[in-house]
Amino acid sequence: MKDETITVILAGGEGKRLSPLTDNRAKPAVPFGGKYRIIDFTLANCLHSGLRQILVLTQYKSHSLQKHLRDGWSIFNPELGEYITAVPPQMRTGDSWYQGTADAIYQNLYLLSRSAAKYVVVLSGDHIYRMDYAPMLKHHKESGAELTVACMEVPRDEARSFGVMAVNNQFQVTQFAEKPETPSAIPNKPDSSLVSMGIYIFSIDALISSLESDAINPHSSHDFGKDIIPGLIDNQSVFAYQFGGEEGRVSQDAYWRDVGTIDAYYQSNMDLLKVQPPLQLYQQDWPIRTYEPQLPPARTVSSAAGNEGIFINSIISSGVVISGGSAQNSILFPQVTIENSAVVINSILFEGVTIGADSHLENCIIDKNVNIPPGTIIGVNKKQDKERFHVSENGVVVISAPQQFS
Ligand code: ADQ
Ligand code: ADP
Repeated sequence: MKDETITVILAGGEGKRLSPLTDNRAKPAVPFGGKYRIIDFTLANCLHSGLRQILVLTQYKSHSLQKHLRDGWSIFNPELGEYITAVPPQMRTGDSWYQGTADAIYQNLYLLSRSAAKYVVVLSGDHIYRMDYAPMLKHHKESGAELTVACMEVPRDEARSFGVMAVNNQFQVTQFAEKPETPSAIPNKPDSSLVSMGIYIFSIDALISSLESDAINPHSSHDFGKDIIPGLIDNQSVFAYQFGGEEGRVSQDAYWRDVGTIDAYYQSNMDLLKVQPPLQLYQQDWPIRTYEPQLPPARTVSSAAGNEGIFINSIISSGVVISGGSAQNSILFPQVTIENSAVVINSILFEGVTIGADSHLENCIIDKNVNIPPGTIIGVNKKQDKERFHVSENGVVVISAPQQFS
């Protein structure tokens, strides 16, 4: 499978809706789940599905993403023809950056053409899920499709932010609308829509010819959802592949989230704290790989004031020190410190965050290395929080820079 398949991960979008977490880093590099970055989930899927020729198309603020790929994912052997390579825009087809998802691949078509691949797996670097792509690839080959699109059912009122499709009895895609105002329902299921997960398998000739004609179309926005897929549907060779029903070697969680907004990102992290998390991180034959620095173990400490360090229903990473404070229902990345009598509830603290003594934080996301001064109260008075910080629609407070306290 390796030699005939090449994988392209789209990792260059601006990620505006995840601001301020994306103000200084690409969305796929945003930390997730206590020790990972978002792109680790897609890369782990590739690794466990046997996809080992991988191009990661980067663009926007890609430094820490590239660093992460180098430090955590230099695992393949080039002598076996395996690689994970970050590809920034190289201006090979003109003088513009990647104009859209389709243009990002068009600008790198020379890499696909010379790869001898027959199939191209196109993935996004900003989804949280576990999926074995091998059964989908098998399905693609057997159906003789030019394009296979992974899909799932979502509540109809949430479908507006996706590509929404209709299929016939053979699961051939008959209609595709990118982010429609009024999503169509699944027949006999008026409250559900069938949506694209942004996971595509192309037969290479179909991909090359549709990207080449798209490139010279002055009316195109050079986007897979808006331009490429609707164009291919007319050839009657686009098939849908339902996520979650595979008979692959791993039982799928059927959990898939686009974590493109602060609220979706926050909720997907919080899902990991459920008694039975809908996404299983502890399955031994499907480890999620990441870069891990050498750090001491996490610990609790009784403070000089006599308070115990406590954590309840939380994810605690290496190097964390809870010294006379407490964390509840929270995710603590490496080297977080919680000082005496500080209370952290329902929050996500990135690497190196310090919570000063007597602080009280609820429903917060605190970015890397931010020091919360002693006695700070956040997440209790929404009006005050909004004056100082970014607060999401659902009330999650995001603190991304230390100067917000000066
Ligand atoms: P969106 O997620 O809105 O919809 P988009 O913003 O284009 O699609 O991003 C897809 C991926 O491509 C992301 O990983 C993004 O970072 C990356 N990307 C965006 N612009 C890029 C560029 N210029 N260069 C390189 N990479 C870029 C898509 C589909 C929908 C589908 C949803 C599922 O269009 O049909 O339902 O994904 O989440
Ligand atoms: P992350 O928080 O994703 O791990 P880094 O801590 O490496 O990323 O930094 C975030 C962003 O800020 C990166 O894109 C990096 O290029 C930029 N950055 C980090 N340190 C500096 C610096 N000293 N000067 C300029 N830019 C920096």
